[in-house]
Amino acid sequence: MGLKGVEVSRVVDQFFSDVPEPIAFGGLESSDPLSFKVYQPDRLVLGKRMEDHLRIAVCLWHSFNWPGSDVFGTGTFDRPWLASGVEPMAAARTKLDAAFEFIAKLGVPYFCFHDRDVAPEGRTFAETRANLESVVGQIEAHMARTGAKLLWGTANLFSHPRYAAGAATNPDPAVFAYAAAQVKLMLDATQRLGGQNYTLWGGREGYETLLNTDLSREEAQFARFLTLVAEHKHKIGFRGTLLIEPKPQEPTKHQYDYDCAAVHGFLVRHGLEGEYRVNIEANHATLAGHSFHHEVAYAVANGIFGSIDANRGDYQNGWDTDQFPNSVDELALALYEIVRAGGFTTGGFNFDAKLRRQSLARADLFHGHIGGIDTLARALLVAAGMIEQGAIERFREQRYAGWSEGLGASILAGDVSLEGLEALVGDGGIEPRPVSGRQELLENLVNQAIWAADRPAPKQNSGG
Ligand code: XUL
Ligand code: CO
Repeated sequence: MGLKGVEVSRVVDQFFSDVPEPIAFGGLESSDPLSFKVYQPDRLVLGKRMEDHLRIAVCLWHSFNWPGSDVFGTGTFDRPWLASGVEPMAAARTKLDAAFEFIAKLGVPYFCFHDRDVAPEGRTFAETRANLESVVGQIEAHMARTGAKLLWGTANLFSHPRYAAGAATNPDPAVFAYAAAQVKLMLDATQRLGGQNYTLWGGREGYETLLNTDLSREEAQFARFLTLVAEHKHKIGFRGTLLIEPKPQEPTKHQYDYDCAAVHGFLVRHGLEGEYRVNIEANHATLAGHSFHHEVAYAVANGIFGSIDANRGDYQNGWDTDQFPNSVDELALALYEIVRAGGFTTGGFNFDAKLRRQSLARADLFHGHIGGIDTLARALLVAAGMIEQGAIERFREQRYAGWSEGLGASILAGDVSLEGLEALVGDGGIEPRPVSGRQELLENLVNQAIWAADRPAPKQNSGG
């Protein structure tokens, strides 16, 4: 039998009572697992506070709205508000109490949520809208009390059976309309909460089989949908960034937002490149056969870099395991691309990461986040070291120096034809010689920066 609402509220007065204090910086020597080893919000890195570089967010879905189930078994986690029989709006309240207790104790600035993470679907659309509005009022109060801010909001257009064949790309226009109505409500809610971004992840925007799918129609529908969302953003004066989150597959066999390049091509084809940026998830990049830092570099190079969903996959399998990130080596390369491009504007690192099913203790949610945050902080120090040292940047610049003057500049300016180039080469004036790409040397420089980041923080900046 499920708990009644009243009993649940009592349980969650201090849901994380085994973590009595906010998580503090303990440093590398600390033996307290509930302390940060590297992350110091106020520590200056390249003249900017660590907290402002990383802009960390907790996600409300994996951490508070998922019971620890998998395809072979039911939930294992201790999440009383997800128990059967709990009155849905009481469950929503107690879930938010626990989530904001967690965010405040972790001491990070942001959170992210889907409409369905916080507000139950009602029997009618009107009831669903009323549920969302009431819960948004509670979120507002939690934000005012704790100082937590909304990094981004999003609508869940993938869980309900109505979206089985897609939301915007559904063969039925009624489903398109329903999805549009849901996004309209959630974009309004995101604006009301001062959200910095609004994200669209097209989990069901794709196909299971081409035998029943009209690719060109679905692309046109998707473009119309994203245009409507951008128009509404301007209509209500939402100042945040619209983000598309690429993923190649899962749940559908093929998703249209396969990777950053596919999203960019789509935006350009439909005149939407000024309206949307990307929210890059590390495990989605690896699912698409890319490194995470490739996706970051691609987005930066094409002016669509927005935000990050931090997590990692497992090299031994090919799905979205969404584990907490723990590799400084890998993250340092992504941080290097982000920081050298000037860092986040409205984006940040959202922990779209979930505990393993056996991580049953309430404190495990802290351990996952603390480890992930420390890994990001350490990767930031490594990236800053690489930038300060400058050798990698200088090598890259020097490798392309020929394109800034003489022959290279005139080719790029369109001053010389194919015939002209043949004449230049034929006259014997051009004799290219292969030069070393120096990959091993550059990799050694990265490792040097990783090892050098062991140095303790300078005394004057060690607050936080
Ligand atoms: C799914 C995923 C989503 C989006 C938001 O793989 O990453 O949680 O981040 O809908
Ligand atoms: Co994600």
